[in-house]
Amino acid sequence: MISTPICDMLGIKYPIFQGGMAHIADGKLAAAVSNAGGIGIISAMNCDSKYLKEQINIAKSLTDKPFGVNVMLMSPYTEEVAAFLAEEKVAVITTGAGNPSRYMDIWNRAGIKVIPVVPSVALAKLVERAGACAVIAEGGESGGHVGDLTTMVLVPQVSDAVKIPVIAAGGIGDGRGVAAAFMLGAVGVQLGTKFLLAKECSVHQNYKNKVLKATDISTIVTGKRLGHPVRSLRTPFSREYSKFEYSNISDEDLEKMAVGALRLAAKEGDEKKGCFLAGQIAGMLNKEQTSKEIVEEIFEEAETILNGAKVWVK
Ligand code: TUI
Repeated sequence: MISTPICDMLGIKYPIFQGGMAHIADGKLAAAVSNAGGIGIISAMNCDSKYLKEQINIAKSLTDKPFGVNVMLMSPYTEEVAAFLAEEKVAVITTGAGNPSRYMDIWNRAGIKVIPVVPSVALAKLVERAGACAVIAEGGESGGHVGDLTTMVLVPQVSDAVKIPVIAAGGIGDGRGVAAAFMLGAVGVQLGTKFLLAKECSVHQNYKNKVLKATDISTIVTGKRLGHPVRSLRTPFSREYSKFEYSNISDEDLEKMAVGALRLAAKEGDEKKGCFLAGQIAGMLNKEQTSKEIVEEIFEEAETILNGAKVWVK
């Protein structure tokens, strides 16, 4: 059995978080992952607290296990959503795409476990001082908004720099990735792309099919010019976007090109205009499973690998 300090801290069976994927990670998926023994996460994305309340109620109707909410700090609703979550007292808040320090006090006072996603050692130290109870060190192999560093170099450096538990994210898709993350100093993992293929994940079937077809080199990072690099599958949209990114188009027009593209991919499965966020492990994925099957298979594999690792020590 694999059990780490993050299991004790959150009262969960397996040290695994489901990534807070915008337009995808809803109350139904979060409840399924929490029922499987991990921490399911609802994405607050660019939505107001009314939407979030609905999703929280759905999750509560489906599970009595703890679950979390991911706050995307670039959302125009962050302020409102932050106050709402403090009242709602969700078990866990993860944050992404920014520095959550200004909200940390109200969340901590509400007894919420705050676990920011960090792309660097500097931000990990800063959020530790501000009251985070753990950090998710996310490497640029992940889907969505990415930092510069890989998981391989980020996780050990963050683990050395902070005293709070470190959860690894980015490039993890099976038990080998979990075992490797533990060797780098992590005591938990967060997976996003893998949960796109969960049976309880309501993302459009075209999205799932694209992930199933992906190879090792199927993703691309766009958006560096605007300071928001995003990893997605190579599609007509991402090719077009990257062509314009290096043309003399204005920043405003470039920004406009991406508006609504995530929603079009997730909800409509629009293969031309959609932006299909996915991590570099997409090429490893070849089956749809329930969240329970995903979690149990990954930890069974990780346990076998970790138990067998001694074979290399002579
Ligand atoms: O946030 C994510 N992944 C995301 S957010 C998202 S929505 C979006 N769409 C277009 C552009 C931007 C966002 C889709 N996927 N992952 C966690 C993450 N956080 N990755 C990187 C960061 C990050 C980056 C900079 C966290 C903090 C940060 O700090 C900068 C600062 O303000 O100090």
